[in-house]
Amino acid sequence: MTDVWQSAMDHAVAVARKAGQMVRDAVGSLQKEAVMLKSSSVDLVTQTDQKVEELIIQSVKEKFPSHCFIGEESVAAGEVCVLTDAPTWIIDPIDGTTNFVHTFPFVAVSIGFSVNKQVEFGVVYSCFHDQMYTARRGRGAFCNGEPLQVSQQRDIQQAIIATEFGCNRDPETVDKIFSSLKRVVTIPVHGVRGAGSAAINMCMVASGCVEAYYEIGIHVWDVAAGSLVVAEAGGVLMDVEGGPMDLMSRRVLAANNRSVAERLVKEIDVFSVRRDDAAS
Ligand code: LIP
Repeated sequence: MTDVWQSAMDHAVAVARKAGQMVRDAVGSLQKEAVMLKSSSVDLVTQTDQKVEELIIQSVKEKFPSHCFIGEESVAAGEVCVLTDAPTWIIDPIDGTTNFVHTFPFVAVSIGFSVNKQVEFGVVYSCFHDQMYTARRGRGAFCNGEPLQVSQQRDIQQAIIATEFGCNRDPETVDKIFSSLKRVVTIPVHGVRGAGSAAINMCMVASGCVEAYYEIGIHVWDVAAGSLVVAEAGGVLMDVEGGPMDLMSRRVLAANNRSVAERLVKEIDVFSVRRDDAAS
């Protein structure tokens, strides 16, 4: 891999830190913050999401004018969501917007960078914990500079599994989510958790305190950066039905190893979602 991407990664870390400060500062004026809705009444967005994305995109454009972007709020505003071979910044300005609105302190700025549709680096900044997760393809994963390693556990009955309810409240979808949850809980596993941020859930897998995380309904900006953090910490990424993970499919299974991942695949009750690139 050419080292040209190192300066892009350095920039991502710097701008994620700046963005995280902006998120922390915004907590003081949350009462004044207008909370708007996107795909459903529980899919929230705030002006801070939009401002933070603008900050990141503007600063990247100044330094890397030829690069492309997929940003959560830009897509919500009508930009196309298409992953090409071009160098592309995949941005979630606030992963865990509901947490942010409620000051539940699991909120991350997530920046992935892909070339030829492959993630070259990932940066996840957990703003309220001041934890900077970084990974560069082939060069390991780190939290505040310390190397990360997934859990060595192979027995799913000794595992903690992370998942989320997502923001689709259609009764059939909710039934499927609960059906999977019941099957996973009754394996039985040690516990089920959810941070409310896909990126942080993935960093928990990379850190070794959670064995696996799965979700259907996430978007490419939720998982692009975190997927590389997991892979570089020694973990595996899969589709929820097995097979390779597809970044645009809105399905993710990240685990510490194949045996945990493959066991989990058997318990996930799959439902259909519209791909991120469906309209393009
Ligand atoms: C959220 C995810 C969360 C998931 C939600 C949503 P947002 O991202 O990180 O884990 O359950 O569906 O996608 O909207 O806060 O950036």
